[in-house]
Amino acid sequence: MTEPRPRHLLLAASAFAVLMTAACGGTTIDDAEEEENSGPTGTADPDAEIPEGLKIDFLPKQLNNPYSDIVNAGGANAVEELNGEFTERGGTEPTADSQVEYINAASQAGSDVIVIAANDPDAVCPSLDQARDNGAAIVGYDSDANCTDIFVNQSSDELIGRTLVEMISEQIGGEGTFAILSATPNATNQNSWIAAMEEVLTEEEYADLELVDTVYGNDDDLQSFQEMQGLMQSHPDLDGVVSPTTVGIAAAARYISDSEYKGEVAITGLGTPNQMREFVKDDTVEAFALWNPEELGYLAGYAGASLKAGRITGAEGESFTAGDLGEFIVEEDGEIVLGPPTVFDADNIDDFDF
Ligand code: RAM
Repeated sequence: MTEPRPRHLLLAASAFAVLMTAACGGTTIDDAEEEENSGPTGTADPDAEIPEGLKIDFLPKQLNNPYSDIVNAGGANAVEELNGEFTERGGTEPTADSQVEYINAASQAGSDVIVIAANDPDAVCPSLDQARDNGAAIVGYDSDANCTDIFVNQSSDELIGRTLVEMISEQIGGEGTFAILSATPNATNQNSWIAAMEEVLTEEEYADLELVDTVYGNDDDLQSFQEMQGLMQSHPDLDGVVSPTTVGIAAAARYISDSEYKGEVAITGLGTPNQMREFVKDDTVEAFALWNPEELGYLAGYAGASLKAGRITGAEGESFTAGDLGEFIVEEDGEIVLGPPTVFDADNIDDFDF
């Protein structure tokens, strides 16, 4: 989280409004409370029942991404366990514009919980705010927006940034140049990880690593492949590439595996073991990282239902149980963290099937 979450501001603003209207004899406190947004208002009731039949809508960044399919399969499992109604909504391009349509559709269909991986931290907010007014609890997962009630983060941004820097440093021998092949320019998650990497790069230990370029493949396989090709044209002596996106790293590895740069240019970042296995086996890629995407979706489903039911409100220190994954605590700024990423290499990649 780089900035304070507006829900806190909203809370302060609405509390102020309640005081003012009460003092002026206008709207009653009850009326004002009815108009209030969800978020960390009121007190959590850890024993609140999760009602059956909750309509829980999952909006990934885009649909045709193997990563989102696994995440949302986890979400669907959670919703099934909770006897809710799972709907996946989205388009094939990772854009905020298309997400706005799907947010509005979910809201019109009476969604109780919208779980969204935002393509832009702000552009989706007016429609999310409307959906909240219409009764939906708003959960960010994978990539947050500035107006969510809680955010289910795959790991801490700092830890992901540090893992990425450690991997590239090890793979290019602690010194040299590297570039970043990212997803979309506005993606909250990739931008937070890149910012975290830049911070880690200022540490003494990484003084000989130089980040020379950042390019965007827009989580499109062909565009990412072409951006990788372009990077090698602009920086023929590049030592490595970090791609913090499952789409980007697979495309980058495919390009390198078939090129004169194989064995010369390190490719690392965040990928799924199933997409990366062939590139680890053919020695294009030494190591990369990820969390368990299915668990991310599953946790988001439980977190959303718990929020809607009032078991949590999004305030720091609250806890809830996420089915088979056990207990989680709401951290600062309404963040719920799945856990540390796993690093995959030739020794362990066959132990994973996602
Ligand atoms: C891509 C998407 C997603 C990100 C993963 C690592 O699939 O950009 O948001 O979390 O990569």
